Amino acid sequence: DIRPVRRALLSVSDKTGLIEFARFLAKSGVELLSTGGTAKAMRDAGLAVIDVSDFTGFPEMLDGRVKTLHPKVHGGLLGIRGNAAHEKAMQAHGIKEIDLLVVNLYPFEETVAKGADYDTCVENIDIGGPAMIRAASKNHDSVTVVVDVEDYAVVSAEMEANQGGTTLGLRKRLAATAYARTGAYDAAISQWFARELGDTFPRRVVVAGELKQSLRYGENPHQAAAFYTDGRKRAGVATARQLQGKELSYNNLNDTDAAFELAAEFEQPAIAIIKHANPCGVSVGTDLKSAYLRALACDPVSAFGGIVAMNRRLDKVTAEEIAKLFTEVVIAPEADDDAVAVFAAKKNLRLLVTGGMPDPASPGMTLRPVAGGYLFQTKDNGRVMAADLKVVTKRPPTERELADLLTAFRICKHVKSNAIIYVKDGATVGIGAGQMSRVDSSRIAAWKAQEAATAAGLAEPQTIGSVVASDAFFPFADGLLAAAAAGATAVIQPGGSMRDAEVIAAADEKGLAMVFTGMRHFRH
Ligand code: 93A
Repeated sequence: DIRPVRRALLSVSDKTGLIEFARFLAKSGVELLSTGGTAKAMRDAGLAVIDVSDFTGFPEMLDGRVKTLHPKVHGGLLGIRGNAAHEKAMQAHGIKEIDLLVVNLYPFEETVAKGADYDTCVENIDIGGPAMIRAASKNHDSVTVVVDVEDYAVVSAEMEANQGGTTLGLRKRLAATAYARTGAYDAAISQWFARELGDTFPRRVVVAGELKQSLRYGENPHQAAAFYTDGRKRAGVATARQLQGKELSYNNLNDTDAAFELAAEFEQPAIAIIKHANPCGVSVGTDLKSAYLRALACDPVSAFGGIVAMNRRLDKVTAEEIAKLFTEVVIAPEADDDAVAVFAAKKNLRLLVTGGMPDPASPGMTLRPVAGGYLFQTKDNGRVMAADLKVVTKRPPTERELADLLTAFRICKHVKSNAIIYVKDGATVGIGAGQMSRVDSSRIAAWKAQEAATAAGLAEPQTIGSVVASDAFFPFADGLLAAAAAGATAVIQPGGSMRDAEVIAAADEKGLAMVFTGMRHFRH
């Protein structure tokens, strides 16, 4: 199943590695065919090249829209070797075999990403390239197809090992990659049209991804898993560089994502500590170290083996504090060299730097599989600002309460529902997450605050004099009364319950200040 490579067609927009690979092919006795810019680049490097237009006897035309769309190209790629009828037809029409196709496509995705105008985007829809890729891949029994620069090395290695030929195994693998590439390319074009049309949920969708990392297992050891990137290069886990530590696991990646997205919500220095995709402590502060210490104090027991994310360059003093506790992952936009050095002795701790922070207000989509399909939704990029709040109680919040209310509500967005968050002076002091009853979340948050106070030898829980946020409205007054009993003095919640009046009356009776956001932050 080894097929010799005697003639190759190279037509690439991204010319990275082209000359080196073409030199290897020429040295291996391969005849080189090529299109306009690619041929010129190879000729400039001193290589002998046959223009496709000479090969077909037909000029490149229509501004290059028709270059390789010719039976001599497609016949050469599609004809079955060793098939008498095919060989006879090819001979009759002067069609020569093309054994290797090297194509990378017009940079449609990059052109769109740059914000190019409509006509420029359209002109960057490659037709001849995908047509050749699909033809060559169909004929993988005879033809080798390369669509990624990184595969030049694999093909060279195989040709060297097999007297200038490739194995069927490799040709199949390359064909699978090639069809994924043309599929992703068409997906990008379709998505662009949908955006142009303002069609958020078109009739058909395709999701494309590229393998970033094979994972040892999934959420549990009996599940297989891998990490794919979507090619959008948004700062976060997908762009992260791992500076040290063990291999990342599926759960690490999921939790690290949750942590980093939460840290990105804040303008001031902020720390988020995550366990099982929920925060067990979050704090903003004047500097990272104090924010870390206050985030940790919220629930130091759960923070053991957690993920720590921040929205500022990691410095040495903060790294020293983090290093005192067993931590699975630390993620930061950047890190000082002396901060990195602090972790050097902690061989298992994974340190990630992303090169930037994501914009929590940016638009996007989330995707969740359900039996037989996928649920798509626009991402929760809602951010409640002071101006959005409606004071519903007799007493308005004080300035200090207001700042904490906004912080608490931003955190809510990142906590599994039902979420109840107590915040005091910019730090969480009690978190109730993932309960089926809102009152239970309230109670758990207060109970955890009491546990933390006892462990720290404090006379009373930090919920006394705190504010409380609820990700959705209180359906009854009981959840609010539980918060008042825990010592909260102000409340932030979406409002909109049939019993709002009852809840407001209960707040007034307890002397609480309460604001409505008009926005809910469920998260499941
Ligand atoms: O405009 S096309 O859709 N028509 C074609 O016939 C064609 N053949 C190859 N684009 C076509 N290509 C693409 O040209 C290749 O996919 C490649 O991306 C590019 C290489 O052009 P050049 O060699 O002129 O730089």
